[in-house]
Amino acid sequence: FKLENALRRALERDELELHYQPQIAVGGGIASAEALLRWRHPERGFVPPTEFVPLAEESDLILEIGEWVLEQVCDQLRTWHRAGVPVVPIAVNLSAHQFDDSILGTVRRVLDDCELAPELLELELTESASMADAGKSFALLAQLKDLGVRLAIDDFGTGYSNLNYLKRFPVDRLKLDRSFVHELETDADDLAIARAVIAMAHGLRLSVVAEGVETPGQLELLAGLGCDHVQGWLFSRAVPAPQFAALLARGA
Ligand code: G
Ligand code: G
Ligand code: MN
Ligand code: NA
Repeated sequence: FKLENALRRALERDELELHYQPQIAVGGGIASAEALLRWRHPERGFVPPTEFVPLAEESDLILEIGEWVLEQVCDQLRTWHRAGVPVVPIAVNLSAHQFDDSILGTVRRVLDDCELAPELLELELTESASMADAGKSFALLAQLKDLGVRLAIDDFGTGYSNLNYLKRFPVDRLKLDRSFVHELETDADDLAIARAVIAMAHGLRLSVVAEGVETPGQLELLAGLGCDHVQGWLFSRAVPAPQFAALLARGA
């Protein structure tokens, strides 16, 4: 497949890059960030991940790209740390294909290579990836947790939310999907869902980051519900590494 070959070359030619979107503590300040993949195609310009991640997922290419993302994030954190930038934990999206025993060795290796405090790395798993085979997932999540990394469930509320699994999984936080945030100010049902998810998460000793926060009204409602962190265009889009470092240095 043509695009797949182009994507493989992109990886070799350093055309992939990571942008960083801040996750803000509801009380203020950047608490962490999510690394989001971008492809700077020489002719087609910027190709969004929604166009090439699914393609990469059709082959083992996603494993190579996923490993590159983990290496890149850890290397970036080390570079910032050495430069005196006050670093925060960075979350990485894991594809379902990466959620396999081999991820353990990969994560261990990148942490060792960068001599990184493991709690600076967060792994985001989707509900479908983590809950498809609960027995297997439980063992894998427990081993990942033993490495000291943070674990989050991405797009929470849109997949198979098996609450029995959630109760047993050693995860640290839930990402309230942006589909529940978008109409929070006008849709009473979305507000009820957000309230319930936040209360349940806190009851299970998990924190919550709301995604796709675009308006001060949404922020106010989420703050009122006790949401811990917010991520969205109200604060910042995903920005290139130097811009994100500037935000951190400014103590934003
Ligand atoms: O950044 P946003 O612009 O458009 O990202 C779109 C989708 O691409 C999201 O669902 C996000 O999880 C996914 N994505 C972004 N970066 C990565 C990555 O490094 N790995 C994987 N597997 N998915 C990613
Ligand atoms: O699926 P995942 O959560 O990994 O994807 C993050 C996606 O959310 C990226 O595509 C990112 O660009 C997008 N995103 C981040 N902030 C906002 C926002 O405030 N509004 C909308 N509509 N999308 C956002
Ligand atoms: Mn994500
Ligand atoms: Na998400």
